[in-house]
Amino acid sequence: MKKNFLNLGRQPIANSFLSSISKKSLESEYFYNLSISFDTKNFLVSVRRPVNPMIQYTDKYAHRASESQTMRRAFRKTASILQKKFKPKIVMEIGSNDGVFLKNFPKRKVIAVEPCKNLAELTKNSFKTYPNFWNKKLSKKILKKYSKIDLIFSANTISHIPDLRETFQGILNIISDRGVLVIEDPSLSSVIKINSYDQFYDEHVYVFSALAMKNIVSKYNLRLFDAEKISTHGGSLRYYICKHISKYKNTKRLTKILDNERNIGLNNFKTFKKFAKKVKNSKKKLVSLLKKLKSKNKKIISYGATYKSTTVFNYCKIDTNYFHYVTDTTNNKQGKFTPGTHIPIVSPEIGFNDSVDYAFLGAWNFKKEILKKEKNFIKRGGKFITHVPEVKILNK
Ligand code: JHZ
Repeated sequence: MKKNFLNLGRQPIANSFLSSISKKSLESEYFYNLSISFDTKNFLVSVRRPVNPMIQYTDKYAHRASESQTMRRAFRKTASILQKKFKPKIVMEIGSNDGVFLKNFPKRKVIAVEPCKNLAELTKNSFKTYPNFWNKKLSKKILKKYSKIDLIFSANTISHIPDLRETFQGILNIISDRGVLVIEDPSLSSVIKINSYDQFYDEHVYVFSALAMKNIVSKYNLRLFDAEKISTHGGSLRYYICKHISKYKNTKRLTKILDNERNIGLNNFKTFKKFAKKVKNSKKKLVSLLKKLKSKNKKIISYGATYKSTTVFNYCKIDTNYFHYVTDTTNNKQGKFTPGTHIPIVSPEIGFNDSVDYAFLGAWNFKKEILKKEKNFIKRGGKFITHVPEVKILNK
């Protein structure tokens, strides 16, 4: 049974950055209600009513996974680990974005699947790219050209696909008997631990736990045999999945992760009710801090036009009443406006200057990288604000 525990209110599509704020473009902005639920049977946390993927993954998709050094390095390292461990003949990635992971493999060994046409365009000359949504039909199409695949990788994508049956049946069609499916996604334990409620937005249809992943894949003749904690995106899990009959033994570290999730109550609805209270408090604290700074005439901006910020801004009703603008290094976000709250987005070269007193860390998951890069801002008295794990000024 699905039980709702958190309502983050009226939200736009997190990646629908507006090119203008003309009457016409404001009138056509799409909104939905972001309500989060817990399935008491398989322990899966999900967006109650997912948005249609056709309006999310278009040829205007904004996110480029290569934008941060942290992610470029993380994917390089992961590619090298997986190559050594599984020695795959072919690697297929579901949701290959701008190719940041696959470019670490020899071109001829790689198959990319990326439904956003603008992103698929970026990699199609480097390696075989299918500009399609992942589903059973596509798995069959690929099988006509290739043999079964022994490494399937997918980072920050499986959580985005509402239809789990299509996802995993497609994978079961194409994975070889010795094959491994490696999935990375933000973990539910981290979201609960650090109160990162902004991991909930339209694209994150699911925020998985190992408990939920184990239950889901077993429905499709697959088996979760290993999992490990990784630090990306504020705390993620990397899941290792194989065919049910495969030789891989379930690992001790998987048992440990599953036990830990039971201990923190990821199988218990009460945990999520408690979390929802913390989320409400976080909103109150953030708005009151911003109000206080504004009353002192401080100039506040936001750093990183993240999808996560879409949730925070719309839930907390933060717009140009508090923030002058948002800075972001991504070319195709600059000159646009944030979804729902319509704050202008500018490049850091233009916006991250001496006039800024406070910068809200929209990209809090890259705190280390950003604080290192922005030493001069901090030196001259500039301050960062975060809401994760709690609302505070970082360098008081
Ligand atoms: P970042 C996206 O979420 C969308 P977002 C997606 N749904 C998902 O699952 C996760 O990624 C993984 C900018 N930036 O990665 C670049 C700076 O401006 O936290 C990015 O626009 N300066 C697929 O959007 C944004 O911040 C910097 O120094 O929440 C970061 O976005 C750095 C490091 C980043 O993901």
